Formats: sequence, C-alpha cells, structure tokens
Amino acid sequence: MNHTDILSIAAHFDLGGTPVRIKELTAGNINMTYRLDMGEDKSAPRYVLQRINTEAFQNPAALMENIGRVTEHIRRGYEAEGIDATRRVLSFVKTDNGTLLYTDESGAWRAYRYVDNVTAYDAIESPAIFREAGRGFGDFQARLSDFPAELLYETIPGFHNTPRRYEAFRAAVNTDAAGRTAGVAEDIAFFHERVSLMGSVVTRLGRDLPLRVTHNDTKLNNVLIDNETGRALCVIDLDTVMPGSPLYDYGDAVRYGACTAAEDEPDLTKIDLNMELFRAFTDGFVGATAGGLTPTEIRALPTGIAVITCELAMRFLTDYLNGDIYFKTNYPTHNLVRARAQMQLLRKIEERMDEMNTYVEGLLRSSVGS
Ligand code: GN1
Ligand code: MG
Repeated sequence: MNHTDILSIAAHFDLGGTPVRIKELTAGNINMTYRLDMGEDKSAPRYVLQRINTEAFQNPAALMENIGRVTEHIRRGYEAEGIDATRRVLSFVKTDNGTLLYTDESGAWRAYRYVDNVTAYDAIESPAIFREAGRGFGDFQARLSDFPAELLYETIPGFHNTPRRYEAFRAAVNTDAAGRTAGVAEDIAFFHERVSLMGSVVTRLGRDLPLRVTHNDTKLNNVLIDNETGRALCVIDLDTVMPGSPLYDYGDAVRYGACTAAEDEPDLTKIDLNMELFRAFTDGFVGATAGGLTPTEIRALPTGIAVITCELAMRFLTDYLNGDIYFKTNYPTHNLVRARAQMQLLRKIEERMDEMNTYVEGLLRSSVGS
C-alpha cells in the first residue's frame, strides 16, 4: 500500500489529526501492519493501523466485536484493582461510523494506540525476559478466566484442532495442488507417524482438560515487555482469542521462545530446545495463572509443547503443498524450510520429554508442599 492510500484509510479513524510518518511493521505472518506517528515530537501519539487478512479471518466484524469485548473485560479488571490499564491492554480507535472496523475495497482495517517504550522480542535475550513473557501470558489467561466464553465468535473454526489440521494436511497431500508432494515424501511420512500425538490434547478437552478462553497465538513478540521495568506489560494480537486449551498457549510460547534458532532456520544442526528457557517460562506461566491451572493441566504442559510444534510444522508443510496461499513467504521454499525447522524442533522436544515431565512434577510437588 502506498503512503496516500494509508493516509486515506487512516482518515476514517478518530486519530485526532493526520499522521506525519508511516512505517510498515513486518513481524507478523498474516496481517499487514503500519505504525502511524501523529507528530515529530516524541510525546506525540502513535497508532497501529492494520489490515486484517480476510482469507484467514473471514468475518472481521465479528472478530472486532470479540476484541472489543475482551479488551473491555481486561480493562475493567485492572480498574477494579485500581491499576491504570492504559498501557496494559490494547485500546482500539473508533471509526467515523462508530465501530472498530473500517472496510473498503482495499480490505478490513482497524487501529489501536501504539504502546510506547516497550519491546516485542523476536528472540530471547535472557531467561529473565522469557520468565516475564510467561508471567504475561499466564496473567492474560487468569484475567480472562471469568470471561463468558459463549460471547466469543470462533474467528478461525478449529484453529487448534490438531486432528482436523491433520485432515487438511492429508487433503493437501492428495490434491497436490502445486505438484510438490513427490519431493517431500519423507516429510509427509513424519506426520503420519505422529497421528496419536495430534489428538492427545483435543480428545481430552472438556473431559479431564478444561476448555478455557485462551489467546491461541502466543509467540514471544505478542507480549510487550516494558523497557523501564523489564516486566511484561501488555498482550497483543487478539485475533484468535477463543475457547481453547492453555496447553496450546503455553506450548506455542515455549516452541517459539525456547528454540535455539529462528522459526525458519534452514540449518537444522542449530535447532534445539533450551531447557533453561523452558524452565524459566514454565515458572512464569504457572505462577501467574495463580492456581488457575489444574494439576492435570500442569502435568500435560510438556505434551502441549509437542502437540503445537507438530501442528505448526504440519500447517507449514500443508501450505507449501497448497502453493503458499496462507502464510506470507519471502522465498519459494520458505514454508518447507519452516516446516523442517519445526519438525527438527519436535524431534528435540521428544528427546527431552522425560526431563520436562520430571520438571513439572517437581513444580506440582513444591506447590503442594508450600
Ligand atoms: C501466524 O501472524 P503471526 O505471526 O502472529 C499464525 C500462527 C503461527 C505463526 C507462526 C492466525 O501468526 O498460528 O503460529 O504465524 N497465525 C494465524 O509464525 O494463523
Ligand atoms: Mg497472530
């Protein structure tokens, strides 16, 4: 999108002026995102303007209703505790028709206040930061524990229904839309060998694992860390807040943040799971949910890491087979490279499963003893 187009979209939001600078933010794999600076001065307000990917999210109006409700719930929770919520929860801006969504032929757009003086880490710099990230996502979970789930529209049906993702994967293999299956037979077999893992959370949901309102996309850069205090401040990217399992939130964060390499690292020898980071995040997350997780959920946390890593690896390979229609890619084999990196990470996770299970058992024992 060019500068003039962005300005004309921004004009439909109640920003109190015209942006003096526009900067594209490229961290996400789904939506298009711009930062709008409303003045040269450092104290001038900044906003984020974002085009919702309507291939991924088919009902952006319902999605924005979810987000309006969830942010309002979190804001009221802080206020009830006498805590200023301004930088702790995203604040969306109304459009000229009074809703949170502006739609035209270029797409579906929303805007929110940019949170200043924070860092969204793409990679982990210290266990202390990752512990904070755990605290941030755990706290988010706790704050939504009394949110009425039935008010939420399912923005991507079956988003973390891993067995259903497997069916979509099998369909992609059978259709072979991009003519790519022949080159990846071994990669395909990897997932057929892990069918039982895929159902190991979903089949228990609503039985011994409770269904809760969860974030569902807990990459490290979706929790903002305050530059001054070093504390987790605000959880962002609320598109997939839906009923789900905290095991997926926890698992996705560890998958991404505790990996020793980038999500799309081509050199598989660099990929492992850093156990110090695993422990730091686990402590932060479990502590912040404030007793909100059952012992059965805590015991299943390591399984959550394995299942979500398998799911995402399979989603990347599915998209590669479909001809790269879902995730943004930077080069032709990008989705395949991502899939293989996540498959390698899963192998490492599988090797470390006993060690992780022992750790969470220890946490359970120490919380019973305390
Ligand atoms: C997508 O856009 P982003 O980076 O927040 C995806 C997640 C994946 C992630 C992998 C709605 O998230 O599920 O884990 O890419 N979000 C959606 O990088 O599909
Ligand atoms: Mg996202």
